[in-house]
Amino acid sequence: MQVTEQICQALMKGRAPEVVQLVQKALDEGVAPATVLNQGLLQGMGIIGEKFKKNEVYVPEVLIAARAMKAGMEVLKPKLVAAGVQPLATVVIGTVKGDLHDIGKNLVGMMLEGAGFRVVDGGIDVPPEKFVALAKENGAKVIGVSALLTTTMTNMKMVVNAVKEAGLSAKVMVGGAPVTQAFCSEIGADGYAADAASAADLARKLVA
Ligand code: B1M
Repeated sequence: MQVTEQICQALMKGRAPEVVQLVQKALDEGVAPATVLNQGLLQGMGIIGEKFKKNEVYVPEVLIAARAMKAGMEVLKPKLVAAGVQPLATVVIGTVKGDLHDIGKNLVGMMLEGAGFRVVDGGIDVPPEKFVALAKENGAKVIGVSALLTTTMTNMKMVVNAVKEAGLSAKVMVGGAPVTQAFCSEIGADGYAADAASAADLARKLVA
């Protein structure tokens, strides 16, 4: 089995120390950092994302895979920077104003990182002007807004409006348990994703 395939398998099993060791081994053997990323870490995270969508794995498995990915990235990141490998784009994420739920939003962030995006996390209870400021500061192409309450999902519209008023070209994607495609269309957001893996797919489409 090739070392990138071994990385992919170890990541899917959430074996962080093994991923670290295999990433180092691949680099020592002269495998290009971008290959280690694309055919090892991102490949593994992509498979986990697909399995999550089909309910073949659940939140804990995704979290431990993401932790293994993070551990591998610690070793790989300096090499990627040195090789001039750029992230796909920057995505600003946050939970909408008034809402303190962040477990789903954090999963979305992990999946986005797993798909090759740079993620700037604004945290919870994020007012529209903070989404706009973070997007401006970081040159974000996508703003991801999460809401878990029927009482706070309406605040997503304020984010859409603030982004338009600021003249930003960033696309707004929305998600969270009470959010639907119909609601997304109603508030004029650019896209809705039902789960974290679909959010990464959607972000790819929005920046394409
Ligand atoms: Co809250 N809570 N909660 N809560 N809480 C819910 C959401 C609720 C459904 C429980 C219930 O009544 N059955 C209910 C909402 C009812 C409603 O509005 N319809 C509720 C309530 C009422 C409240 C309080 C008001 C309770 C109170 O104080 N009276 C209060 C509100 C506080 C506030 O936010 N202002 C409150 C507080 C809390 C805790 C702090 C205790 C805690 C949050 C801890 C934390 O997040 N750090 C909490 C929790 C844990 C829940 C439940 C149990 C679990 C939520 C969760 O993390 N799910 C929840 C009931 C439930 O869902 N069973 C509940 C797991 C997570 C992986 O799923 O977040 O849906 P989820 O994310 C998914 C998708 O939705 C999607 O991808 C994720 C992964 O696939 N997704 C996106 C999410 N964001 C996305 C963004 C995207 C795309 C996809 O693009 C940007």
